[in-house]
Amino acid sequence: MVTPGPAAAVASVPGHLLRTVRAARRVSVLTGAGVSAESGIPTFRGAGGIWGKYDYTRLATPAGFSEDPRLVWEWYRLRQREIWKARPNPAHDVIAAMEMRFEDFHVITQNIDGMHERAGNRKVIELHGNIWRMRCTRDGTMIGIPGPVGEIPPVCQCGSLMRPDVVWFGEALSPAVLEVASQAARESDVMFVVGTSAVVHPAAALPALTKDSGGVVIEVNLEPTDVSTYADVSFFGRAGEIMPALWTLISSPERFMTGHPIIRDR
Ligand code: BV8
Repeated sequence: MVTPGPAAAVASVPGHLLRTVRAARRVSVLTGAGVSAESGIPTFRGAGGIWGKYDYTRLATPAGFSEDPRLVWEWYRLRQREIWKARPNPAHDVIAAMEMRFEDFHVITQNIDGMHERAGNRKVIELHGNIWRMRCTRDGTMIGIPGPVGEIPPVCQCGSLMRPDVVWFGEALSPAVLEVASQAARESDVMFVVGTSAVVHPAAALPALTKDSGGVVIEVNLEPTDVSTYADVSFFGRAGEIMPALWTLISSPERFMTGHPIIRDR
């Protein structure tokens, strides 16, 4: 089902789906770059998905790093500066509120920006690592980065190059992290899929695990994706608007944002 705009879209969600979400015990939210877009952090693809001269398909790879570690660190430091300036947006805030509301809740994020933790989430599964950590390319020593790196490329005490602690294209995700995420997806009564083009695997396959296990999949995106072909409902609009409207409906059932009682299932 495809509907436009926040209030109209959310008001038209089928009653049975609403009851399922309200009664849900185990809920997960799979997020992509689109959830951070409204914090001013550019996405990878789609409208506004620009990083200027930095070609992420080349730079977010082991080959790109070994070829030019300085350029790769220049790009990550630019992203650290963008993220440093950014603040969580209403979509992040709703996802943080969800963690308090649902008994068994996980955010499964493809993002490396740490914005879900800044918004207050604690049960965050970071599929692709975190831009605020770096590790030694020789012995894996991990260091937390309190802010945008200074000198680039940073060097470990052992003298070897440090690299961002993120998963590049062509690198395997941590099997343990992927198993926890897959388990959460399989066990979810409801999975919200927010702001992802669902192009990058294996993350893109997670919503289908929820669906195949009998769970409900609810998508929020600016435009249709592969998930739209099997989601129980897709809301097309900005996550920063749709998520608060959805949350108002889910968390305060008697009144909807327009003040009218919600439309009961016929
Ligand atoms: C692996 C960290 C194997 C780095 C990232 C199966 C099929 C096809 C390809 C593959 C496959 N299996 C593996 C592959 C290859 C590859 C892949 O998926 N390629 C794709 C591009 C075809 N996958 C991998 O390489 C993965 N590794 O599988 O390894 C292996 C096994 C053993 C041994 C060795 C190897 C690793 C993938 C991880 C890559 N790293 N990030 C960094 O960030 O610098 S992925 C990167 O893309 C980001 O994490 C980003 O989050 C992620 C996914 O993109 P999205 O989040 O969806 O962002 P995008 O810009 O694409 O879309 C934004 C969406 O938001 C859009 O839909 C837009 O409409 C929407 N939007 C925008 N604004 C808003 C909005 N929605 C709502 N409101 C808004 N305001």
